[in-house]
Amino acid sequence: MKKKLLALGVAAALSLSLAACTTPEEGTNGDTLIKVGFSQIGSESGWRTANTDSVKASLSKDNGFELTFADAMGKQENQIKALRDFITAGVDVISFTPIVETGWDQVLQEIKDAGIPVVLVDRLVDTTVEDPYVTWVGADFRLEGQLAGQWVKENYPDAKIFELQGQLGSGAQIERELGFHEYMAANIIGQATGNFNREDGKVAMEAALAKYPDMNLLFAHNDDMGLGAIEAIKAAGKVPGVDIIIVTVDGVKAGLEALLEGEINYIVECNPVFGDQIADLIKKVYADEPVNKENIVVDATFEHGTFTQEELDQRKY
Ligand code: GZL
Repeated sequence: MKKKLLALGVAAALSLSLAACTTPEEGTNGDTLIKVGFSQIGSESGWRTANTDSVKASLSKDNGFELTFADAMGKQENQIKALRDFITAGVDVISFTPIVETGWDQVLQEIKDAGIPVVLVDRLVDTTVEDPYVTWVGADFRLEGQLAGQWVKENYPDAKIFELQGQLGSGAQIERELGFHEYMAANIIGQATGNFNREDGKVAMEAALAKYPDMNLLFAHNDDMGLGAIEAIKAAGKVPGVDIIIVTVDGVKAGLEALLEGEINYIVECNPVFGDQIADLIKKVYADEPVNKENIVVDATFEHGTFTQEELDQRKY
């Protein structure tokens, strides 16, 4: 009983301290800081790390923000808890990247009932809640899949393709798969998820190499899984980029280094460095200024043999 009372006391103190931090704080220029609660997925890939760096650099005190940043460590339940903590803390704006598209109805309704605007980042939600966010900024994942599919169609139309899918149920996995399959569905001999991380990509590829010995092209939904697959391909005594053509998405530094080496043949970029766009949208939402519902982050494509070291040296991530 004593333990329970102590726990209740701690919880009460914690909620008071959270409630207490709603008093406005001033920035270096004397303006009231915008209190933002940001829930990030985790650190599953080089892309996510670069995105987190960009978000933190842009949502800084010098830039007019009081940022509460919550790392969900890859678990949706941690994101939902963080979103509820933001409501309790009385933040001005909530921003988050939904790890998967579904499972947000209740907490999005709670946020709406609390009258806190949402700026959605990177991935999208599939929810019954009407008008759940004011604005979204991210990449066109369907286009990314289409660009990858187009390149494979043009260069390897008869390929026997294995597909390493990202986190199942995430907008990036769903849409990249749909886009790629518009061109190459008939050539897919197998699929497995690598959860957007290098180790799971390696493990999934080890199994795929044993199961599909005639595989000659890999489409990986991100560089990190592609890099894990390269380890498995080499361990199997095959040459990545030659015996098995590799196409990925993201364009992080390690991926582009593998492209320069010829171990990855084609990369569709998905630029993670858009913290400045997130900051601009939050300021406009806070000031009740009009914003577009969707804000697309522009991507590029990179091919082995044309991309150069000088181009890599000039990139931000
Ligand atoms: C895409 C992003 C994806 C990246 C992966 O915008 O959600 O999640 O492609 C990351 O590298 O893990």
